[in-house]
Amino acid sequence: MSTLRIVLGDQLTRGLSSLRDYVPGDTVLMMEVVEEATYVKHHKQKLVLVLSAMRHFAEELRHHGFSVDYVRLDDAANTGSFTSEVQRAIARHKPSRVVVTEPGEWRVLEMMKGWGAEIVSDDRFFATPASFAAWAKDRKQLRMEFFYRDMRRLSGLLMEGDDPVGGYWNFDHDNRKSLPKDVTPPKRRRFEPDPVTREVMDMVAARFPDHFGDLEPFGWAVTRADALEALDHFISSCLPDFGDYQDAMKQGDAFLYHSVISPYLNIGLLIPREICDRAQAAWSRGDSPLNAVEGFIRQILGWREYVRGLYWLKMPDYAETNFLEARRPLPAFYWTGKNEMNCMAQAIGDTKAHAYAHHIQRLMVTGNFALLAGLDPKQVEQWYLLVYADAFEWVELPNTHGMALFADGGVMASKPYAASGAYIDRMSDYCTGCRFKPDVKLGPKACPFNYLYWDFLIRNEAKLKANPRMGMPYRTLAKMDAERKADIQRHAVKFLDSLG
Ligand code: FAD
Ligand code: DLZ
Ligand code: SF4
Repeated sequence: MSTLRIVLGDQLTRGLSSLRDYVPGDTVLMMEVVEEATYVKHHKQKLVLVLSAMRHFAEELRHHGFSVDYVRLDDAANTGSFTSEVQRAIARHKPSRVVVTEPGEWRVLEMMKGWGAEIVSDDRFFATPASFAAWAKDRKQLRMEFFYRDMRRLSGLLMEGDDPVGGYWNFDHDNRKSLPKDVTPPKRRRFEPDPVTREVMDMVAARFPDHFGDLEPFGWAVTRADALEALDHFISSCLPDFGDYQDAMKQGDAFLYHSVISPYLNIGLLIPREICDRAQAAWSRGDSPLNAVEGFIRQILGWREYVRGLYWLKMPDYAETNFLEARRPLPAFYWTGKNEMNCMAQAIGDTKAHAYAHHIQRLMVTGNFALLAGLDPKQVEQWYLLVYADAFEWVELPNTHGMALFADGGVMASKPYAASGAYIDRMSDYCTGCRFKPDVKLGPKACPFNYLYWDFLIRNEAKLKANPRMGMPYRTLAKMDAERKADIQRHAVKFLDSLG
């Protein structure tokens, strides 16, 4: 009786459910396969992160006495896909049982069903797809805030008996400040590539030269020990200011006070519970204020769990909706970053350089543009899935399809996150370096976000006007004279036509 235990590239956790009852004689199978490297052309740093972290994790398992069968991308016999590699491994080991932890993507689950494996629950999360479905049942609206409150009660995080500590569930009214000029965020902990990472970097440079993004400098942690160091640095140096500057953007600083741990969380080097516990402990010690700690825990206990629940509840139909009937192709500058709109150039530039951009850059700059310009959701989603080191479909899709593009018609967000240039000007220093002006509405100097915003409302009036949360902008639009509306639309058409 021996068991073949499969570990995928985003399952790099020693306590993983598929490894839990390992006994000598069992084999752990890990596979580097070209299909996973190319189903979208992942950012080069994402490839290095996943493959180097897999190699380090295999060594860690061996060190702890596990027998690991590791198939490398450059092994001559590698057949290139999960399914054919599992078949080859079954022929090699002739196991009596095959076990695998449920994957993070619908696409992989469909493959997995053909492996003859026992698929076990991924209990690294606070909620399961089944518990989320039970929460969602009979609810008209699936709002994150109510799910989050239940998760607070269930986890006991930041609770005083049945009540939230500090008397409120959410302290966002204290957050969302722009960054004052004299405030300099701390330098972030980055990690020098070791020989294992260097070897992977050489392989990625040779085999995937046409993939998006800069390969170097590569500073991501690829082991749990280093990921914990990055987490501890965030908790001690950035968490106290996380709440205040969560929505701020600054030219030349991609990270500000954000944790920059999503890639580690999503591949399993860190576990959500331990991160929330450490953040809560920082508040208990008096090292971080409640608005910061609550805001941070909400991202992980609330948003992250919520999007996963939504993904598994709504897939596969979710990905096919296109509520606003957006069909414009993704403009070429999403790949090059070359654009006169400084905010777009900066957000895409950060993305190319680091395989990272923080939430507000993703939502209110590149996402906002895609929404207002009516870009095709499938093309936008593919972009988000490949450009970020933390992108796996279970978390990328709801954020892009639902939150940024409103392509689900309001399943996730109660209204579209549409904004004019004034928002970007308020939250960043991008506009000072831009050839457009955020306070100019029409004409050659006008910020394109300004006329695109009103054009978006005009174009989608039939679909959005009845939304109670859109009442104010539509009342303003109703007061606009026909000539101004026509002028706005002329500007928008000219601009959108110029995208090619
Ligand atoms: P912090 O701001 O420090 O937040 C802490 C943690 O909270 C993050 O590490 C992350 O795990 C979690 N979190 C925060 N917001 C969200 C959210 N909306 N959904 C899920 N988890 C969240 N996140 C991904 O992990 N992978 C993606 O592919 C991804 N795609 C996105 C696409 C779009 C269009 C948008 C608007 C958001 C996307 N996000 C994605 C959510 C969010 O932008 C990132 O989690 C965050 O920027 C990661 O940086 P950080 O670790 O510094 O986060
Ligand atoms: C993202 C990725 C890449 C690039 N390569 C591999 C790989 O070679 N082997 C592997 O097991 N996993 C890889 N992954 C992660 C998988 O694509 C991931 O398991 C799925 O996205 C499902 O969540
Ligand atoms: Fe972006 Fe408009 Fe500001 Fe330029 S003026 S940086 S386009 S918001």
